[in-house]
Amino acid sequence: MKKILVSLGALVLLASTVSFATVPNWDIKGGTWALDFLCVENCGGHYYHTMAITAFDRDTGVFSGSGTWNNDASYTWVVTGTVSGNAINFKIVYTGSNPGYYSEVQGEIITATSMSGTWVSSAVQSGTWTASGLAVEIPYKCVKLKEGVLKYSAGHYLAGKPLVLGYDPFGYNYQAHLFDGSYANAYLGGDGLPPYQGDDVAYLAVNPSAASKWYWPYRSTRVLMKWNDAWLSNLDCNGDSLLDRHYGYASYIDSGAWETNHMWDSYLDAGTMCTWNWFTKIVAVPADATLVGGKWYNSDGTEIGPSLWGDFATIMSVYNDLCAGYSGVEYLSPAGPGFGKY
Ligand SMILES: [Ca+2]
Repeated sequence: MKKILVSLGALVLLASTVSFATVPNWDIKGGTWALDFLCVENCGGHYYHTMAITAFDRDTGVFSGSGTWNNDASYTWVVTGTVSGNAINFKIVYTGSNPGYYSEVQGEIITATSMSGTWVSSAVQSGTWTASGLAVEIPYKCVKLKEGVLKYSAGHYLAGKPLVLGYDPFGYNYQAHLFDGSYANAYLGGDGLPPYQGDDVAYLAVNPSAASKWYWPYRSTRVLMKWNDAWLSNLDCNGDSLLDRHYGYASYIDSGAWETNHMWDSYLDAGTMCTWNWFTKIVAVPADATLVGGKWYNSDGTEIGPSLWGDFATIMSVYNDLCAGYSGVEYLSPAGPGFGKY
């Protein structure tokens, strides 16, 4: 049975995605902004204004403030707007001279000291603008799974629904870094199919395509997977709406990622009920490891273990199936079976 099964670590390389509201990258409150409106339609030349932002919400990017036309301080105005990512839009409404005149402005924050874009006024004037001042870059805020904004990817059976705290119907617990369930359930969701719950006839009646999946024969096999933060985090800290993998590293190499798989099942062999169980530990290899003949070696030449999925090595494999004559450790890395060494 085991000889057919592939190791399951790749399962958690599948996962979750989706978008959420864009948070502001910049806080533009602080100091004043020198605005230069260049008019190209129904007026001409430069109109220089000074803007002071007095309120800015770092969660929503909503801001407000006031300003004046530099040439004539009787032209006072109020401003309200939003920063979303690097984009900015705001509306200026005159409150002193020419009251009620307004200008709708949009553009982009280019650097901490400059913005630019286009504008249209209530008097059907329009043009471009630039601004100089000082914005403060807002550090990217990690999105936690528990906030309910990270969702299952397109194509998943639960596509569009938020990832949950605790176990999902398939057996994944992304928050706790665990999977506990049927081997088939590790894959069915990603293939757009519902969780298998043990009744073959009922399941295939509704989901006949499952019968042709390569993992369907192993639906009775129970799997317990555990992984660490570097393998698959329960946060999105890099803004791609996916739970982070090997965060802070370009690939899994040197990331310290590890994972364990524990599987067990039973089968009938000439009237005898046989049970088997298989436990493996998998680690991401260090940057100075070398791959020779399908095995990874560390910098002093010590064998780490057989290569798996490119960037990984199996460092421990324990297999028990007394009917088939397997018992105990079948591979133990000469570099040691612990995590943390890599
Ligand atoms: Ca991410």
